[in-house]
Amino acid sequence: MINQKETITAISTPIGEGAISIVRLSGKNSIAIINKIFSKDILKFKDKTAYIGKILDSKKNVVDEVILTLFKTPNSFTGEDIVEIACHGGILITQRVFEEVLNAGARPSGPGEFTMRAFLNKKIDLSQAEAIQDLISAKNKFALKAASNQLCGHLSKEIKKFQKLLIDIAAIMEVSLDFPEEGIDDAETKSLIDDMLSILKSMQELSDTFEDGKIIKAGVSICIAGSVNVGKSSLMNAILKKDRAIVTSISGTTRDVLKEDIKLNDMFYQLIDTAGIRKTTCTIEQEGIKRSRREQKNSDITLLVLDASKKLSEDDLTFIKILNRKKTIAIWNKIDISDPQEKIDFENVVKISAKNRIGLENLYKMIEKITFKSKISNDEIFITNKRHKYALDGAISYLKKALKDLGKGISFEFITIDIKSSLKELSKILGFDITEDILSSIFSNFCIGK
Ligand SMILES: Nc1nc2c(ncn2[C@@H]2O[C@H](COP(=O)(O)OP(=O)(O)OP(=O)(O)O)[C@@H](O)[C@H]2O)c(=O)[nH]1
Ligand SMILES: [Mg+2]
Repeated sequence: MINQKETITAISTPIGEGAISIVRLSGKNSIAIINKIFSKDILKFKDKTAYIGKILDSKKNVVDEVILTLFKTPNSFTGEDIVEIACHGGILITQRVFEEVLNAGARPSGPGEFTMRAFLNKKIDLSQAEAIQDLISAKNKFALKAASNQLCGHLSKEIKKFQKLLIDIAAIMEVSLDFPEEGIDDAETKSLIDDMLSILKSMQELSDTFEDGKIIKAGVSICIAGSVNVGKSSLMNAILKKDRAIVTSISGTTRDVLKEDIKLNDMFYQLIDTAGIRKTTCTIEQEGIKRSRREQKNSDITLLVLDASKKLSEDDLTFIKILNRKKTIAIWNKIDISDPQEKIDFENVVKISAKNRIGLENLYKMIEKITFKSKISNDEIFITNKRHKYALDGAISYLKKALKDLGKGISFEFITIDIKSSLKELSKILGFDITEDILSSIFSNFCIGK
């Protein structure tokens, strides 16, 4: 059972040494609790105004000099009375202030409990609440933008737009059921079908953004793959700008999988160097090759390195055949020795010299091009959350069923049932029609104090 009666508190800043830390309270007793331990009468304090004063312990000893800010109900983040105590930013001093707040009657908050209260008190809908956590954990500028758009309610607005359109359609159908004498002619049915198709198209487009949305949120993995000795590890080092992987002229140098995080084009990528693919009887190398294939299969992008100074080998040709071309960039390496000896049929091809660091800028541009399916624009709304994706796809499938039945001439009575189910799925995104368990599990992934 979600308990909203108690006043909750948490240290809302990360544990560590810094200029300030913030201890926050929310609940109907926030002000009374702090009044017990503050050097001034805070009952007289104004809303959204900062006051300087001291936190005192039970013997009236000064614990810390702090700045207090009150955010009174209903115009606060949670909708309840909030008190924020900005104390000195040391681990111990913050802990001491926090303990005094607990002693005065607040209880420690659970993960995301402040945000959950904001949701329960209807200050934000569920998709906005989820956006707050995404905003905090955003790893690149696209993720940040997507989260901030969602927090501003852009996704909610889109969902509400679908809901309004579907409600209008269901209403027309219901009126015709209530007043059968007025009936609906073929032209009107056709117009209903057209409207439903157009909503379906927009819903599908939004759902399809999940492909990019997922990448935005989770980051992208890039696997460097190819035959032995083509310069994969040299490329890894060139991109990282450090001597990370061992490079030698001996074929089969790399055995283990090497992984490093790297920022390119404002995005975080995980770069993976792998063992070169060839037929071998060496057990260690065979294991390395097995791992290479696994990494390559699981990665978002493959950089297929080919040696420009040589003819393509049997191993190259076998590898080329199995690759997913949409997510592969073919790289002719060693162009300092010679131009590529052959032509290959690939959409994304770059020529580089890993050793001399030539052509890398073109490679980065190509990586950016194939990272996202669509060109990411600032105003675009993305589905980045699996829960939203499932609900939206649920709504789509009910709407498809409704359309199919409408085409078959089935009574509106049944079609409105599917439209209502579609609406129900949509409202899950905003946080309606979901169980308390699901709600608790969503907020349990939040950080404490948020
Ligand atoms: N001339 C020239 N040599 C290169 C270039 N890139 C790599 N090499 C050389 O090619 C050899 C193999 O390089 P590596 O980076 O170890 O190749 P690899 O693909 O990781 O090899 P394995 O780990 O054995 O599969 C080394 O002698 C490198 O110095 C390049 O751009 N130009
Ligand atoms: Mg290597």
